[in-house]
Parts: sequence; structure tokens; C-alpha cells
Amino acid sequence: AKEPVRVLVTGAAGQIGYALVPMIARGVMLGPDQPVILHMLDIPPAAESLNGVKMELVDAAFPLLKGVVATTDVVEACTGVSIAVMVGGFPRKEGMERKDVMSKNVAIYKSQASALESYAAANCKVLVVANPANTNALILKEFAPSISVKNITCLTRLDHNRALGQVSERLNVPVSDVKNVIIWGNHSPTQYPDVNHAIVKTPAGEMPVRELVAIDEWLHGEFITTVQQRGAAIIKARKLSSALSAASSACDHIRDWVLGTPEGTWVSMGVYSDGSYNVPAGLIYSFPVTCCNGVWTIVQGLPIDDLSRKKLDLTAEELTEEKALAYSCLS
Ligand code: NAX
Repeated sequence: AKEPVRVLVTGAAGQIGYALVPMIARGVMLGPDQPVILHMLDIPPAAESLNGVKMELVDAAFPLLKGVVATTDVVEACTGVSIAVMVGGFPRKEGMERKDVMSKNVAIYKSQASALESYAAANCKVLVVANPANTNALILKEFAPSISVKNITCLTRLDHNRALGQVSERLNVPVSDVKNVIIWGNHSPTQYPDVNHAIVKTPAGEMPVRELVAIDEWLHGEFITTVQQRGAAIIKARKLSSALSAASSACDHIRDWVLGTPEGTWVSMGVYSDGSYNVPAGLIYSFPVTCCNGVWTIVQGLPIDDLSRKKLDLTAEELTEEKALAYSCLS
């Protein structure tokens, strides 16, 4: 039998946490034969509620779950973890300045970076979910210099999955027959959902989405805005932000990273830019990636048309600004 893997979820008493921890305990993230020990971190005001989540995990009697640590102590939470899913953060409240929210999150990610750096397992893989996800990941990278930049990522898989879902609905095909959409850039409304290279499986073989949706208006208009604004649409409908889809996408992100992407398929991940596609190096930016043996690689050589170029640059500019704002909170 395999040794259990320790998986950290921060903000585990929150909405996404509540949806995510049972998925991890069921093997959705690391596979049906991989035992896990869950480490759940939250802040003292949520301690009682966190303990309630722990009680439910015990009550669910998950066969793969070999232990649960529920704590408000960041060192205890980070000790020995091989996977860290960072969902905890400071939410933007009505009337708050962007700089104030950024400053709270910079403080959180700075201190959690140090704890991961000192106490996590070597080669720990980190996924930041909490917003501003790309920039929180960048701060984490900055304050955990011994963690390889290849091991620090942020979640844009939910946006990627939303794009797959929209194409599937539009073409009336199962979502599993659609692949290779791309989310470029920031997990924010400036992100660029790109279907120029997307493919649909048909009885006649694989076909480019562009040939099946001959309606440029949809691809360049409503499709993009629907994906960009989907988070807001969920809030409007549910009076709460996305939780089950965010949790499921976080599992997809880690599973594909650890176990590999299928041959001929790429996924979107927020990763440290090396300057590919002329995106400024040193940002955490969402790219198309393939994963093999636990390592992601940016898909190279995709042709970028003029319209796409503008959109790639626009979201990069926003991230450059966010980075400057985050750094100004440090001084
Ligand atoms: P909730 O407010 O329900 O949960 C957040 C939890 O984090 C709370 O229990 C809170 O006590 C805890 N927390 C706060 N500060 C902490 C700290 N310093 N250490 C540990 N825990 C801390 O929010 P939820 O709906 O679960 O969303 C969590 C985060 O995900 C938010 O930042 C949200 O904006 C972000 N999202 C990111 C998405 C993505 O695709 N990247 C999509 C979904 C989601 O909106």
C-alpha cells in the first residue's frame, strides 16, 4: 500500500474548503489508491467551525483518509505537507480600497510562505486559490525562495473548465469531447479565454472549434464575456461565490499536475512566466501547459493573432500593476 500524502488546505472552514476536503478524502485529487492525511488551517474566529468540519470528515468514514489535523497554528498546518492548497485569504469587502485588501493578503501570504519554506516536505507543490490568486502566488514565491518556482502555481483551471462548459453547451456536445481551450493571464475579468486552438471530438474525428462555430461574433463576444463574468453571475444567482466548481477545478489542477495530462491535451495553469509568448518574465500568468512526471511545461509555438496579442498584453499589464501594488505594500 502507498504511504499517505499530507495535503494542506488553508481557509478550510470556508465555502470552498467545505466542498474541497471531502473530494480530497475520496481520492478525487490524488487518485483512488492514494491515502491522504488532511491538514486544515483556518484563523481563530473559525476554529470551532473548523472543528465541525473535522467531525464530519470522521463521520464520513472515508477509507483513504488516514488522519486529520485541524489547527489555527500555521507551523503545525504546514509541517510535512507535500501538497498545499491555499484557499484562505482576506476577502474584499464593500467600500474597501484595493490597496487595503492587497496589503492584508500580502501579509498573509508572506507569513504562510515562510512557514511552508521551513516546514513543508521538500518538493511541496503549492496551488494558490485565494484572490488575487496570481499575485498571492507571486508573494508566496518571493518569501519562500527555497521552494522551486516550478512548484508555485495559481488556479485558473476553473476558468478553463468554464470555457470548456460554454463550448460544450453551444455545440451541444459532451464536455468531455472538448479540449485545449486556453485561459491566458490573470484570474480576473481581464483574463483571455481563447478557443483558437480548441478541438472537439466528432464522429468524423477531431475538428477545430473554430470550424464548428462559424460565428465569430459568439467566439469574440459573448463567449469571452460569459467566461470572464461567470464568477459574478454565480454570485448573483447563488448569493454566494462559486464553491463546488472551484473545489472540483482545484482537484483537476493538482491531479493533472501530479499524474500528468493526457497525450494531446493541455490545461491552463497560473505559472511563473519565463517570457514565453512575450509575456513579461517574473509574473504568475496563466498559460497552456502539459504535465509529465509532476512537472509542468508551457506549450510552445502556438500562433497568436493580432486580436489575441492585444488581449494577452492587456491582462499582463494588469498583473504588472498588481505586482507593483503588492510590492508597495511590503515597504
Ligand atoms: P470563504 O470566505 O468562505 O472562506 C475563506 C476562509 O479563509 C474563511 O474560513 C477564513 O476564515 C479563512 N481565512 C482567512 N484568513 C486566513 C488565514 N490567514 N489563514 C487561513 N485561513 C484564513 O471564501 P471562499 O468562498 O471559500 O473563497 C476562498 C477564496 O477563493 C477567496 O479568496 C475567493 O476570492 C477565491 N476564489 C478563487 C477562485 C479561483 O478560480 N482562483 C474561484 C473561487 C473563489 O472566488
